[in-house]
Amino acid sequence: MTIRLTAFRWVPPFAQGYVRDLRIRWALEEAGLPYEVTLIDPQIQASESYRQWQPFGQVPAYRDDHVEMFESGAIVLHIAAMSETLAPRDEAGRARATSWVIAALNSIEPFAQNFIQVAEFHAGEAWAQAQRAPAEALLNQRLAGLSAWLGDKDYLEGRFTAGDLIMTTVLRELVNSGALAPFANLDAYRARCEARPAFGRAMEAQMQTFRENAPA
Ligand SMILES: N[C@@H](CCC(=O)N[C@@H](CS)C(=O)NCC(=O)O)C(=O)O
Repeated sequence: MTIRLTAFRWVPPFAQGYVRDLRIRWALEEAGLPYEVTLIDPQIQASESYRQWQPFGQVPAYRDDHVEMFESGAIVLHIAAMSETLAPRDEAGRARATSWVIAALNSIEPFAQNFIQVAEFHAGEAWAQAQRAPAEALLNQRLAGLSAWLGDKDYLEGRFTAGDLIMTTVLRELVNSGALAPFANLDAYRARCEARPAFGRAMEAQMQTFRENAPA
């Protein structure tokens, strides 16, 4: 089967290692599935043909012999259906993994991204300074719930799944701001997942592209 995903040719250093094609590369590495990459730039993002593949002009987009799709969570779940490493084979186990993928994207990521906006990207602006404390309080409520669920388990469902993969990519964006530090078990969990060899290979593949295409 030929698998192809899209990724950016180059992004500024602050975004390197965080572009969401990392999620797909990581899932494919866990599944042991080889893949090819189409590199895109702003001109391709805006093109009608790319919008037919990814309606918002974003990365990642994905295709294999059977399907063409977008949205990183949906793509990772599609890959998980092909690999026991990413989800148990029984229906109930798969449903649990799906719950955690959606929880990461819908119950944690919006609060994490909101906090990152005010604490990092707009940190110097008055409106962001006013919003920082409430944004942090809302994020902490969600992180507290996640931390209590995880407890002393290694993974959210006791074994690694696609849910841990997506959750890790959400949590790691909170490291620089210090927002994860009060939740020691979540930070250790994030580090445990990032230590997986498949994560390392995915990260290296994304970074290699940026090294090769760095502006002169
Ligand atoms: N919900 C989408 C979000 C994708 C997304 O935010 N991609 C970013 C890179 S990490 C992007 O393409 N940004 C450029 C843009 O939005 O024009 C997914 O998870 O696939």
